[in-house]
Amino acid sequence: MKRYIFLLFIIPLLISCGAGGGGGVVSSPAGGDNNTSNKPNPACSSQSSLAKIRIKGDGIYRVTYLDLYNACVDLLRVAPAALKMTNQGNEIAIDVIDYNQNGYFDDGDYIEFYGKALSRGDSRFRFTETNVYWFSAEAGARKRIAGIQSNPKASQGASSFLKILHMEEDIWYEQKNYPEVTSAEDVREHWFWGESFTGAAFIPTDVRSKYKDFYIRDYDFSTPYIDKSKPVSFNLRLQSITGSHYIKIYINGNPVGEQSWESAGPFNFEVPNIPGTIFNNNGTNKLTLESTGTSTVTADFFYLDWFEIGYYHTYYAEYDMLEFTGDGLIGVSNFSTATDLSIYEISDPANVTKIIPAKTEWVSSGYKVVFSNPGATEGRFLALSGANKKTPAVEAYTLADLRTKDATYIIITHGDFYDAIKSLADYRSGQGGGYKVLVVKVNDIYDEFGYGIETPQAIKDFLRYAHENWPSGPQYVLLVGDATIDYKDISGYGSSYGVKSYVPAYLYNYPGLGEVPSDNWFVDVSGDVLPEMNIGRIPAKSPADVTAVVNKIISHETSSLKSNDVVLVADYNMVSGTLFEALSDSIAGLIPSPDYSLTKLYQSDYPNSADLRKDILSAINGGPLIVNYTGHGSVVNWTTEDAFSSEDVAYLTNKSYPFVVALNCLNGYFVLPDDGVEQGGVQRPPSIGEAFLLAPEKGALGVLAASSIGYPSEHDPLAQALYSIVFSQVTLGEAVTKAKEVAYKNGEIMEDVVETFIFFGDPATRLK
Ligand SMILES: [Ca+2]
Ligand SMILES: [Ca+2]
Ligand SMILES: [Ca+2]
Ligand SMILES: [Ca+2]
Repeated sequence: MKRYIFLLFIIPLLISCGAGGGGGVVSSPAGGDNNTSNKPNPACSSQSSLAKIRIKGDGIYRVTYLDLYNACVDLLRVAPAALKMTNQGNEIAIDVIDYNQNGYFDDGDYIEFYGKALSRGDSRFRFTETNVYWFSAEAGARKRIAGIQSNPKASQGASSFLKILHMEEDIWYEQKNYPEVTSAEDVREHWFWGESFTGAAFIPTDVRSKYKDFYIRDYDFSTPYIDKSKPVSFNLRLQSITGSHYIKIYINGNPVGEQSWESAGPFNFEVPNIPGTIFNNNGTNKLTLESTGTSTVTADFFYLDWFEIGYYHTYYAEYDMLEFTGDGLIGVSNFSTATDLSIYEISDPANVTKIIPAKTEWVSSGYKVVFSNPGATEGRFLALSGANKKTPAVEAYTLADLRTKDATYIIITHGDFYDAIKSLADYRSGQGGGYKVLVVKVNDIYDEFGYGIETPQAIKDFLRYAHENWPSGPQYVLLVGDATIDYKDISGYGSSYGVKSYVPAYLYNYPGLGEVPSDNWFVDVSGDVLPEMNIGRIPAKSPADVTAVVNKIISHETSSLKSNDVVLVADYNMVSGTLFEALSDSIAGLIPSPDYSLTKLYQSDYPNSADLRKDILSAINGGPLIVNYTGHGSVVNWTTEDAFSSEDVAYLTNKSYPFVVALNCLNGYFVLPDDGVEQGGVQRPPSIGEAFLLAPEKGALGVLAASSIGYPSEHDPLAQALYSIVFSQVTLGEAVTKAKEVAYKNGEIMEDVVETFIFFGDPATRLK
């Protein structure tokens, strides 16, 4: 039952680069130098002596000279002793095999190392599992994997070892933080193993059989070479949404435990001492989780996060590989090779050692390798055949050297949009009193401020560095690329539809709602909530998106036409009454007259929403300077009766482009995982903020909208501050920053409003 559904109301790089850095790096060939690959690779337009190696799973990795040569990494005539590998800024031990023993690294030679992907315990796992290893040549004492001879007289170890099998699939996104927390930093698990369970008791008996999937589900797992003589333990991690719960679990049809609970937090259901005899040592086992529930009237919902099985595994290799723990003399059977077999002690991943076995012998159906634990305490080992060594992705890398740069305007773009955004960079630097513009690829930021690991934090760390150290003092930051809550593309919408985190979003915990994006977070480098730089985002999914926005901005700023119309749209319903009109009227009072003209489009004047929609379209088609909306809304619409939506932007024909201000809920929630995705012939629209900004040759020049929910009592002071400054020849970025600052310092808005109002567009845009 894999379903990809989402609930949305549903450092520096501590490696010094390069060969040639001093004595000991380059060696002279002892033998001949006739191989093609011992010359610079003619297929490469440029070469680097630094390689970036990406690791997606744990294991022993092999990188050959040829892999590096083909990736345009130039390590020609480097002494094997100079080769260096780092991870997260620390050097790790590697094996360098000078296969032809000629004293330099060349054709036929290779390196091996133990690589580890980011694990679930790592806070960056949310964003990526890919770990990055950096390979270079540098003189000095380099770390190598030591070989340790086994002691054949060590005392005999146990016949099986405890293995913890962790089973977890992150396939269901839950926006809320459960249990609800008030701290923005207190982030909980948001990815669960499928949709929530319901108690069977809560489902009426006559339809219960039809909804079996809501309360009873099976999960397969394997326990190969299990030691059935020993007990098995079980741990199930559940997360209550609401209600009290009663569950029963079965292994291969055998009832093994039942439990009731009602805590709001994550709940661990532990079952010790399950007889090993009910598990299979071949094929799969089946865990059945049944939610019987306790009440016919109380809603009862919870998620399964993961489960773990602790069982004893005998020392038998699976497909010529086994990771295990042990002490004393250990014998691992079931290998198909005696010669091409390696054993590593991996307790310390940065300093693994290689074990030289006491003996290898043929036992019944395979080879058995016998060795001793070299450590004083139990060791962790990986035994594997050569065929099980992995080949990683290798690329040549040249540092962008971001710390040495300087700019007043930083554009952070995904590599796909680097060329498309150049016209804006050129335009801004060519302006009178021009900006000092630097276009930075987001990957270069990860490499220099995150050891290559792709996180929002690396972007913030870069901006902090630039703010604190660059001589000119950056004032503007433009993020170029859309983002999604689905950082790892679990949905597959990234690969199939291009909906991915080009420039990732930081997700802020909005109490009561859960995760919503905040771009403000990137530019609050001092930690007081308020932004130190003016930030904007072009949430592009293609170079065409970028070009469309840039063309509108340049057209607006260079056109001789000047618009002075301000359009105010306000919602009305029985409950809110004239609240939104009152807010709109107070904004009207801040529009300098008689220089600007006002058009009020208020729902209460329209018995029919379709007529309001028609007038909104025609007012925007008139090319106003500003369009302001106050009222209810969701991600994709305006007004209680949905008078205007993201899809309506397609019907606009305006040729001069307004600044759109949406003082409602969610219009700036730009991280929908399926925005633009076609399902059942219908394309899911993006947020209104994105729709307005990205529409080519129509729509908006910039949009200010909230990614969370909000109230007129907060929107009012923000609007007062914004409209007091926006007509005074400032940039839109300055106006937004100033509005947040004034309203926040006056104590009229709280942190969440500052964090979740998002400016879409170029923050250096000026209204005219
Ligand atoms: Ca060699
Ligand atoms: Ca999970
Ligand atoms: Ca700050
Ligand atoms: Ca989006």
